[in-house]
Amino acid sequence: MKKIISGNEAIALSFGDSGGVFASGYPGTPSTEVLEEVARLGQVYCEWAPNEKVGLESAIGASVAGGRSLATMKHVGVNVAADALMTLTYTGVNAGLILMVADDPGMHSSQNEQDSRNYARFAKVPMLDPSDSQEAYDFTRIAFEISEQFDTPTMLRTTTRISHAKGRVEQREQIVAKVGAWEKNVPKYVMLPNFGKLKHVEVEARLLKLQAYAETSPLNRVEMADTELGILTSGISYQHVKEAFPNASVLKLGMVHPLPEKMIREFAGKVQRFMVVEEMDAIFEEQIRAMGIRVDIGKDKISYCGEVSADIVRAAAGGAAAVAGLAPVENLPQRPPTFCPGCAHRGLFSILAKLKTFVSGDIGCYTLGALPPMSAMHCVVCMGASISAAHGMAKVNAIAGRTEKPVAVIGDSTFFHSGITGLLSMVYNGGNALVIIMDNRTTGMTGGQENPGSGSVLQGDPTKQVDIVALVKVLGVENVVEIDTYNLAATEAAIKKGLETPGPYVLVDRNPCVLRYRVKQPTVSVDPEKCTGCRACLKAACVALGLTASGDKPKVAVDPNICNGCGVCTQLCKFDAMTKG
Ligand SMILES: Cc1ncc(C[n+]2csc(CCOP(=O)(O)OP(=O)(O)O)c2C)c(N)n1
Repeated sequence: MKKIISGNEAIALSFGDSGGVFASGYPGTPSTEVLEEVARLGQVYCEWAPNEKVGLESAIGASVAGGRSLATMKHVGVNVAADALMTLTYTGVNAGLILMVADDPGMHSSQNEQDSRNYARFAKVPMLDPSDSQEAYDFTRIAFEISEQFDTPTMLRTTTRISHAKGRVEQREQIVAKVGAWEKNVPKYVMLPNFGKLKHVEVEARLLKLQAYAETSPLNRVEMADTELGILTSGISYQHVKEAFPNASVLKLGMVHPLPEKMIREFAGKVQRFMVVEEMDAIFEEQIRAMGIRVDIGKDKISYCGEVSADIVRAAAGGAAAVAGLAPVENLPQRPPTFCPGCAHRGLFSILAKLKTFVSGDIGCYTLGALPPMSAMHCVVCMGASISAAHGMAKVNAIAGRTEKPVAVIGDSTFFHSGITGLLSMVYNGGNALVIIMDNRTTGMTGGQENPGSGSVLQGDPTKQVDIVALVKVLGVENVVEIDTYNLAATEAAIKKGLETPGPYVLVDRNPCVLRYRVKQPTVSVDPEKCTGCRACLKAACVALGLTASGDKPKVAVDPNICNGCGVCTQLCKFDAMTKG
């Protein structure tokens, strides 16, 4: 039966159809839907892990116990899981193991544009790079086969367009899941130096075998046509190449590590102009040049930044200079992201902006507090960094004799992911920062996934709910106070107290995400007689607020279809012109 599904859905479907037994991962666009779809299909056990490292490690355990396993994450998640990956490559697997990673060229929703193909080279593991939903489905099954045949984890890499675009998928025959023996094998699974040394030799030998496999595998194919132009490509770039040059010869790589050297040499020898089309890094081109094969058109004409398109491929083949594929679509109004109407983060950032404190931020919906008009977040690096960075700032402030205490803002999911250890360090090392944990009981930024604080698992079933206040106390923080960021005066007072009190101080807001938990309160109305048009309420940066069209000094109007009745704007109004309910 054929289905029209996204690449992510295809991977999930194939995981179930290919004898998958255990899946774990951490949400991150564009990878999130894989696990959500595995859960929806209900065929195979799956779970959210608190972070990518835990997800991969659990998948390792599942493989050692004899079950085909899958770990899913976005590209930056591999950084978190890399410690496990870099030694997993030595131990190899028992049952097949796939690390599925979704890259985000063009940074549609990511903090950087790193290319995961680097990790396949770094870890010396095979990587498959599907070009459409059907391949996403088929390659998932093949990834398990390669994993078991070569005793290696296999990386299955997608990019945003492959993960999210839909295409036709033909389902293959179902492989019934079987759990194999639970292996006890000390030299294979215990990476003490003496065992590790032997394993490294095996890893290098495995890579040569994988190279030989790449030369004959149907994953890599030559589409010989017009020999004036020959293009080597993979993944989504293949689609752009076919659109730009339907008559060119193409060497399509489905397996992007290791590379089939002989195949590439032969192909390059048959075409007049040899072009390499790859998004982001020059992974293919550098290796091909190192093989002594000429590349006529490559990264000199195709930018390292942003997505490739058919236009970019055409322009590059025509000799035009590289253009970063990051340009916004023309003639569309800009719609910068902002907090949802009713979001509890809005009240917090209204106060932080007013107090003008330095805010060490983190990654989540609250990162939008960095944008105007609040502009109240001053440093954001990676998940979990807010608390540790604030700690470092406080130490240097003390050395410099500065008295200002930094504020760290972090969400619940991010705190569980990698914030806990930062707070532990602050307590242990006698730090001095105010930490505000915005516990909206969901992983909001990626679409409202469950986490250890939401009280339910991936499938929605109830589970133990972690008590963040108790957890913070156990870490050794003496001052832990619950706040309500819908109450601006009380929030301001609590922040001031936290800033004045020396040592680690933690505030926890427990208002739920209004979108995830469908919270709706009576809307706000404006008394036009009292509104002076001063615009103080607009500092709330709420899309429900607008200005009336008429008059020299337009007054504020509330769109009742958008307003969620949080009442933050009513508290910013100095003329009592706004009423809730
Ligand atoms: C290492 C890593 N994994 C995953 C992501 C994707 N991601 C961005 S923000 C976020 C979590 C946000 O949840 P939370 O901290 O609870 O804040 P909220 O968005 O709910 O306010 C995730 C998973 C990422 N940016 N980096």
